[in-house]
Amino acid sequence: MPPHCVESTSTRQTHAGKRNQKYGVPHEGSCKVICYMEPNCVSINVRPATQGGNFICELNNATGGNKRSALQSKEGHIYVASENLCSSSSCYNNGTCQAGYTDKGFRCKCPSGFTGAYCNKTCSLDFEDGIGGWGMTGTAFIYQPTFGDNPAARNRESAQQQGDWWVGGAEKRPSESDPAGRHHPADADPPQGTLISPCFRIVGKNISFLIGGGCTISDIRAELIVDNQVVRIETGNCKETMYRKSWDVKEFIGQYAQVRLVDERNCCWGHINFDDLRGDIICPHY
Ligand SMILES: [Ca+2]
Ligand SMILES: [Ca+2]
Repeated sequence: MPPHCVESTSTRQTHAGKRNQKYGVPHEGSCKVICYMEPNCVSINVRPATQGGNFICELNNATGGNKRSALQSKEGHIYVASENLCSSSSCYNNGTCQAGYTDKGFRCKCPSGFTGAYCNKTCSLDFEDGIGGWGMTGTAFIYQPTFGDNPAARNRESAQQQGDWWVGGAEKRPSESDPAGRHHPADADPPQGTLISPCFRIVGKNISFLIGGGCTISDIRAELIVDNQVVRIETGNCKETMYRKSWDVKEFIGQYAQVRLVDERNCCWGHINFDDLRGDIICPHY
């Protein structure tokens, strides 16, 4: 796992500052996840609910900043934030700096296609902004992502990709100006390799994606990896057409995960097509 697949530590104080939305949650971690998903949330308060052993999660749209007077101690309350360091930081790619509770004391709100502490990394899950932070081994994916419905251009079945860009292990059309319909120069099936996504965080019960190509799950598959374990697998339909498949990931809520595409087959439907990973996942503000 890359190092950013671990959660950062936070400082804890009680806080009586500005607040807005409230949620009932089973534990502090759930509140953090909700805050990650809410663009205007820069800190949280967590306090015990009066009944049921749950907690009240309050999302704050402002931190206590450097004003210590805004912070108060109260038994059983937790405040997670940090001082405002935006003035000494900068966000790339037109990201917006917000005071927040990451270990760096701020976070950059990134425009589409960018992520990371400084908006200088990409977490592309539909490939419309390129291959992003996906990591590669072998030769099966060296021309990815591919543009347009390349199988249809060869008079094969349609890929049915989302948008213009997708991962087609047999395809070679890495730019719009390349001729349509060309195969990987080593042919469609012989190349092998893996393609692994950036880390993302599971925040709900469903992940889905488009998958096509080979249908021998022992050799051609998409894997969900949580805590260094392969916990879900799926394969294609022995058609170039991609169909939407989904995984129930309720048991992994709050954890970091990756998807890895595996091509270990050198013949006969030995390639994988993949696109549009989506659902209850977010790219982390690491
Ligand atoms: Ca796409
Ligand atoms: Ca192959």
